[in-house]
Amino acid sequence: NRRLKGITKHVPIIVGSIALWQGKKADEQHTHKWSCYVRGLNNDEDISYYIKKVEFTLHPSFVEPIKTVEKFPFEIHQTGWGEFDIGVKIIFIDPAEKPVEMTHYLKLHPDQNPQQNSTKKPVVSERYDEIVFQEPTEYFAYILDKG
Ligand code: SLL
Repeated sequence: NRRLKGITKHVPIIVGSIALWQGKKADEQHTHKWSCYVRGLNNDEDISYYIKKVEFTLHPSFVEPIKTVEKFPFEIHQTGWGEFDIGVKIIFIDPAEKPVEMTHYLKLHPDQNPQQNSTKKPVVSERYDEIVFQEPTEYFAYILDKG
């Protein structure tokens, strides 16, 4: 499984969250429903051809803070009350590739008028990123090209 000298592969990725306020009657521990995800540029693109699993690490106030998603779509659905940094670790199909780790800030409140929470307008926070594979193995480069 030799590495391809001098070859670099770039794969675009989006890491984001979407949150919705549950209204005044919601339990104070569960004021928001939210989800956090890792996806391709195209919303419904199945990226499991090169991603094996994604590990989301939540705030320690969650009973089970580590959520591992082993198949597409790589997303979690939760309820909560506060914003925090979510740890996102992406593990690839090729064990020769080191996992990529990043953080995503879970945003629950809109920028303008944070008091003006709405149960209809979700708060979305997304970041476009690019995973760079340097000198991937022949096998992995083939998988990435094939899509
Ligand atoms: C804050 N630094 O103080 C942040 C921490 C933690 C949010 C926010 C737990 C929900 C659950 C939850 O939402 N924690 O236990 O189900 O604002």
